[in-house]
Amino acid sequence: MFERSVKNLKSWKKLESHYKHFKKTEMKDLFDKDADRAAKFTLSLDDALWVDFSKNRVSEKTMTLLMNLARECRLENKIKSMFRGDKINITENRAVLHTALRNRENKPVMVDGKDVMPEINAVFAKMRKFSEDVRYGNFKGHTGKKLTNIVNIGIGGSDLGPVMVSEALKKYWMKGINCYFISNIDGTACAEVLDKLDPETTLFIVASKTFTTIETLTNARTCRKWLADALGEPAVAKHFVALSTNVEKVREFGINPENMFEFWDFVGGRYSVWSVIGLSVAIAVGMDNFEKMLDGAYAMDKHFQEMPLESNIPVVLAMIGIWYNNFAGLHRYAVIPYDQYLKYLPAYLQQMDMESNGKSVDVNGAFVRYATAPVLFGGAGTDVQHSFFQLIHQGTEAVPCDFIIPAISHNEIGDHHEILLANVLAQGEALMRGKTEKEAAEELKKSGKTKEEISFLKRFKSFSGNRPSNFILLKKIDPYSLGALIAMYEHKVFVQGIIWNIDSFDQMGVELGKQMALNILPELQNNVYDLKHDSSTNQLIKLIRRMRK
Ligand code: G6Q
Repeated sequence: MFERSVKNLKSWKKLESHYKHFKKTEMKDLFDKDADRAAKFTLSLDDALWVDFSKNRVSEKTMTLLMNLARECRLENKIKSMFRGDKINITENRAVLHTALRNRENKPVMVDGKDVMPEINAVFAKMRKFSEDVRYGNFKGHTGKKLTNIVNIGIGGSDLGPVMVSEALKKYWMKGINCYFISNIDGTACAEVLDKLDPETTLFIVASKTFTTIETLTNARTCRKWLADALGEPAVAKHFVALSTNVEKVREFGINPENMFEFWDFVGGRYSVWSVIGLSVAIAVGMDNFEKMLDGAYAMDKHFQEMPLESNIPVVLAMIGIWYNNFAGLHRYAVIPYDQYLKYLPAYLQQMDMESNGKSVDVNGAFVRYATAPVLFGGAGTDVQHSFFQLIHQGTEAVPCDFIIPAISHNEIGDHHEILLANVLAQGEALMRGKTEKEAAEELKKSGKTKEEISFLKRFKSFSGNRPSNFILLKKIDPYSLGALIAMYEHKVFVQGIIWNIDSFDQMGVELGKQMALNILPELQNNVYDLKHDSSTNQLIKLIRRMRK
């Protein structure tokens, strides 16, 4: 079997030796030496999205060497290969074509010799008609009432996308329509949502690519019973639709295939918000806005395919991530949107990044000998400034951050937004510049501290600085810029997967626990005495059974 370790590539070795010389370089010195640094290290997509990556521990040479690595990994060919519909998901023998869903020029996209665009267009037409019928009350509930509560039942990729996007676009929701999401198998998730709803005005969208996922089917059955108990079994036809690739299972569950919206196995779960999985979003914000989101993603797709690597936003962000992860040894990474509407973005990106690239075996079946996906975490600014930012500023290891900021808020109340913006700009500068012990001592002196106090406190009050951040600036969070932003991250994750030589499109790692849960379930329910697990699991099962008696 052909094996290439990226670590043996010439460009990788050059980066290793570059890092040895470069690691002591301070960003603040790079800024001081080059007045044009920010301009040189900023890229944009139309006027919709700007990325300032100047506050990174990189020089022009670093960037050149990183792009050499990308070229040596044949990135340009791999990009073509994905968009062309090659079966790059090699473990599942599937094409990876979420990009076909936002192929707004409708160019043919071939899978197994067949153009998939006519089917995609037909499903979008059905989605448009249905979403409009619900929005304008032409598709009513069983008792003739307008459906105003939209409940998406799904998990993982069939939940996180709709949750994140619908929240991000909340300002665009039609008045009177509300979206709810049930994902967790924990009965509380279901109970808390159902408690708020009136069956007569509720539409359940069962979102499951496979239609075999235990959490989703269990939640859907509970909701179905709740509805049928209130309105009778025939009401199900008017209150349940399915989003799936599996028509047989949808029928088996008792949803008429006419009420099913289809997608295809070339759309991975965590990349599926562009498909009918976005139905709840389309109902809330309207299909026109949903299509604007596709337009934004398409603009990023074109940028990604057409721009040279050096000025290609996803490529640049990805390669800087590789620099930190594989050369600087920084294996954590934070995404901090300074916008309340983007509060679910970190959770969404966690799945996109860590499920895609949290792998240890490369495409040849060999164990990798380098770090793959970093741990991604985050939260909305300024809340997180008052929680984990302590570690980001003074922890033992730098955590590269992405700060995402809209210049204009949907809620320009007083000077809230300017205070928010001032905070994020200050964070980037503070992380980069830091504060020396001398500077800390001077401040302490000014505040009237004694010599002893100053000498004790100055180290606690100093900041190493040289901590990296990207600034991703949008004019406003609207459907177009949101589409571009999500696609930017998708492609970034793709590029890193290429460098690490892994399959970014499977998720075998989530299977083992699921299988074992199926074995444990009857043991919890039926008091099985002959438990064959490790002593800890056996003990936990016994304790839980005792507590539940
Ligand atoms: C995402 C994963 C996973 C998936 C869920 C739900 O890429 O495949 O998160 O979306 O396990 O699967 P179903 O949509 O099949 O219910």
